[in-house]
Amino acid sequence: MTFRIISDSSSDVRNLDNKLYKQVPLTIIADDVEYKDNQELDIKKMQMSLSNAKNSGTSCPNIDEWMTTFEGADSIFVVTITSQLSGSYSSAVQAAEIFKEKNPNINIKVIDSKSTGPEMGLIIEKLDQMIEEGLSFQEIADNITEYQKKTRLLAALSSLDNMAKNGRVNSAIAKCAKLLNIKIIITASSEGKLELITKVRSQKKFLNTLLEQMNSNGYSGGKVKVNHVNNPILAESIQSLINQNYPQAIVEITPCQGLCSYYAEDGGILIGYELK
Ligand code: X90
Repeated sequence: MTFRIISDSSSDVRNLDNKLYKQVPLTIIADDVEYKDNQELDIKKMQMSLSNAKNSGTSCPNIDEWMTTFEGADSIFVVTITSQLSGSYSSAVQAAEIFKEKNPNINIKVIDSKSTGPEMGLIIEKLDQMIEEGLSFQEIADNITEYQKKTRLLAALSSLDNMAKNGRVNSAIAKCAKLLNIKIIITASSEGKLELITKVRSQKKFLNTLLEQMNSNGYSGGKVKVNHVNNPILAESIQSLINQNYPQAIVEITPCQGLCSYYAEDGGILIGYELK
């Protein structure tokens, strides 16, 4: 069996240690310039051009872009950003149907992460681990559905302008974040929609609120991925707070790629974590 794991670029997973993984870029558009969210993207340059742009937006991979990554594998897992906020899942599903019609013997499963960024990263790493362990396609497909019930996303953002501008969040929620120094804490609901948890002002209270939120959802020392937009210092504070409380917890820090950098905006933090 030739396994492959594929995701769109909202996963922030640039590569895995092995060659099983491929990524399909989303696109960020600043006025009439298109930035493909691939490994070559210069995120700083994109952010500069976005800050001067009158209009900006994003688009998801099309069917052909997904299809080109399927070639050469017979057991394929595709992981996409939440279908509630993007057409990525739908175009991957259509690509999979066409590919399967032409290649009836392949196994392909398209997974709606109902989330993005670090929670997708956890799903991808779990798939990778199960492939390494030698599980069958069907076992992996069943187990990953169970695993998804035990992962969560938290995000702490200072601005939701780009989400509001693109109709991805209602304007009442976006306005909360406008006030100076306020961070809003949001999560992905079980259906994969953006859900406001709370707003916080002080940095100290903010960190504790994040940990309290994780604990109240049932966090007890599982793997954590902290993805940030130009904010390694905050990411490290979150890492040490988690490790003070759960010394054995593996907490990995990763800079966001283009798509999450655009929507989470400068300074934004996304936390994906495993429940036990
Ligand atoms: O298809 C497209 O053009 C992509 C649209 C993506 C829109 C949402 C991106 C969210 C990025 C922001 C904070 C996390 C919110 C999570 C809610 C599920 C990250």
